[in-house]
Amino acid sequence: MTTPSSANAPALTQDELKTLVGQAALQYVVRGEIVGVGTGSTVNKFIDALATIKDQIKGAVSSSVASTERLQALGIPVFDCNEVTQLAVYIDGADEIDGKGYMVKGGGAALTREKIVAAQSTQFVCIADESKLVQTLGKFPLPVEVIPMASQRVMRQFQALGGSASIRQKDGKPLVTDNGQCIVDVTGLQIADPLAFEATVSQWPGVVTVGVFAVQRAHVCLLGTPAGVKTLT
Ligand code: ABF
Repeated sequence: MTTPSSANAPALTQDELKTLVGQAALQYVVRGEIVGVGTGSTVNKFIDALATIKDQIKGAVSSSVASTERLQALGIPVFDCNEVTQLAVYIDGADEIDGKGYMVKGGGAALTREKIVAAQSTQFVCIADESKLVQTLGKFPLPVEVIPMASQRVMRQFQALGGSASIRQKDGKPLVTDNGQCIVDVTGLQIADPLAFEATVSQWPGVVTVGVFAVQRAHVCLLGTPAGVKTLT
């Protein structure tokens, strides 16, 4: 399903596509309930849109310190994950998504909390611009949150799979996640079977979370395209 834009309208920028899907996601927010909120520049557009209906929801569970701060600044109450049993819907972006809703996530280093909130949600609605849609996952460097003590070992395991791994840096030092761990980014992988890949890597000692979201795949994807918002289910 596509919401068409005017034929003569100038092409939308990537930022405008993000705004479009951020606003479109409001239709999935269950009024009177707590909504799961992800992380990233597309989600920031959703948070801004959510502020316009903040009186109609109880609040949000957030997947990162950055999103929590943005939600609170806009007057949206943020609940701890442990205060909530089940969320009706989780809305988040992705670095890559395929036609089955399998995703690579973690470019913003928030993948562990994102997977936790996704697991606690009945429906995952992914919001993304069309550049994120891929045939096969693996072009975007795969983020993996790892306990620093295991980072070299985990990188060697990815090398044995044909990947090339490095520890993500920030300001000249290894990036430290919201959970106090590091991120290993892996290039050169073709993830043909996301479910099997996620199951395997998740068992490696020292891996906190692999950025393949296969068990926690998206049930709906709102894709921003020049022709409007396309809904993939
Ligand atoms: C989060 O934000 C991620 O898991 C993904 O890494 C990223 C997408 O960010 P953006 O919307 O800025 O492209 O959802």
